[in-house]
Amino acid sequence: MSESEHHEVVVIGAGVAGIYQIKRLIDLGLDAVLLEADDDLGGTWYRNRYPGARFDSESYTYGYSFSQELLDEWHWKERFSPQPENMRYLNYVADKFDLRRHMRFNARVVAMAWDEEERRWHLTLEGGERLSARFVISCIGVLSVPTPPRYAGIEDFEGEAFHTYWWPKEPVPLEGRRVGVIGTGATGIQVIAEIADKVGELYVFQRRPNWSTPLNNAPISEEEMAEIRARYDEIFANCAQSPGGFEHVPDRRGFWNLTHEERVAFWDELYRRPGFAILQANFIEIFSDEAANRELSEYIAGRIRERVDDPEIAEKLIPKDHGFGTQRLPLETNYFEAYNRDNVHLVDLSESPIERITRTGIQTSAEHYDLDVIVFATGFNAITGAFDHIDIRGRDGRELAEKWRDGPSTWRGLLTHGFPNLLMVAGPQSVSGSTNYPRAIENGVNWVTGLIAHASDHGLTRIEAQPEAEQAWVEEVIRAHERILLRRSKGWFTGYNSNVEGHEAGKVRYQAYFGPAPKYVATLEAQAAEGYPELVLE
Ligand code: NA7
Repeated sequence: MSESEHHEVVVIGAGVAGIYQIKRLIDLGLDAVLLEADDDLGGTWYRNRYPGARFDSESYTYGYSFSQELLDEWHWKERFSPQPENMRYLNYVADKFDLRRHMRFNARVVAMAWDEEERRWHLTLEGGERLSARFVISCIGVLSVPTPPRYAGIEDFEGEAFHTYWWPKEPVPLEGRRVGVIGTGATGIQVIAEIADKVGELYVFQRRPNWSTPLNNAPISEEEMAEIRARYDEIFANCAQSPGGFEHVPDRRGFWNLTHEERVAFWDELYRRPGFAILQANFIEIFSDEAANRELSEYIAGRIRERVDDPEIAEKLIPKDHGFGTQRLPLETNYFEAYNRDNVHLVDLSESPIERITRTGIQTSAEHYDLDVIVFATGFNAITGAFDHIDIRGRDGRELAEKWRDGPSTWRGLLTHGFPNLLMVAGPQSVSGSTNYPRAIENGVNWVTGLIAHASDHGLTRIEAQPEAEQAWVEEVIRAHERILLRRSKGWFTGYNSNVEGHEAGKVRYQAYFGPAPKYVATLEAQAAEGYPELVLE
């Protein structure tokens, strides 16, 4: 099939990153188009329609900061905004800046190949259409490839079954029905807490418990919103200075300079504070000092014991294999109280694993559970998964999937050697996975846009990362990883997913950078100011 279109820039993905990225390119007057596999924009927020899906970053730190008008106009209704409202917001942004006409929906990129002679990428869409671009910017998401479990018999189940990412558009009737949820990560915890009092019977199939603390959500009144609006400059400045991109600032009094009683009094206060304060505003030692982490973990375990009536269930809900805050922390509203309900049953898969899915439910080694609905809250092929789904071939036909077989290798999460003119927003080994996501996205988009503008101003047709600079970055990513206790945990931050073929248990894929975001951003800005010394520009 012949090529129908050529563009200076193709952006892939119309989620939070792609929406802002296409705006910046259009503002520069560039010939750019955004290709989206789905039939509408929104990415993560378009897809994750499961009950309970909401931000766990404060809404006003999650929204875009680039437009004063937008900040003045938008009223966040809740401190942690729910999915339907988030979709209204993203649509509002797209309409306000007239971005839809630069987006093509149902346009899934299945392959892209670099042509060294022409210095352009040739892209193939599902269905066979081909187009080309000088530059490709990937905005394909860090959690956009859902991974249902690989249990035998999944196709046999005669009730409704779906991964949370594929929760149907039409309301799913739950009243009076027997529902099974597999998975207790951030998603499972949101769903379980939300539906516990709406279903007939709820069976939670838990392989490993997660630490979880209260979200402390609340509505935002007109007056509060006015105060937030007046403070936006300060809010975004605070986020830019904090290691995690939030307003919460780490406590630097020194864990061991305080008495145990003083620490507990501080934790009592943090436990009541909204969002990630319990993590981000805690003592910095909790991330690297085993004894400090153990003491905090014991404190949080005490909170769980207080909230769950049955001591045996409480113990099953307390993680024993990793410390608090060493995996992605799910935030909850009445999650632990759900287990005090007569209709909620915890099935401990560490005692009796799932053997198979049957026509009528789930068979564990101990029992058969009859179910009407099965919800797979089993997570994602995180960070690199979306890249694996496109057949990406760089210089000399080299496959990206092959280069990244044992884990990604990138230059600061933005480029990867051998794949010229492919720029990644929130790419592997950037800070995006480990910080307040939109703050990292805006930085990524701004930096990529600066590089594209530089290329446009100087007539550059080829940009590639230097291999030595990339190697140095990978080593820094590993060093940052090794410095923190998270290095021993098993969550998606470290890249392992039991449902993905080729992932090896216990093998870290070094997919995210855990150094402080402000330093990461400053280094990138210095690179730009110095004319990109670690890139080869032609
Ligand atoms: P997560 O955090 O990866 O959680 C997935 C959960 O599903 C976790 O409890 C897993 O147990 C469990 N799981 C995965 N596969 C299976 C199988 N095969 N059998 C039983 N249990 C399984 O994904 P989420 O969607 O909750 O969260 C992802 C991110 O989305 C989240 O961090 C936020 O950033 C938004 P495990 O712990 O692996 O034993």
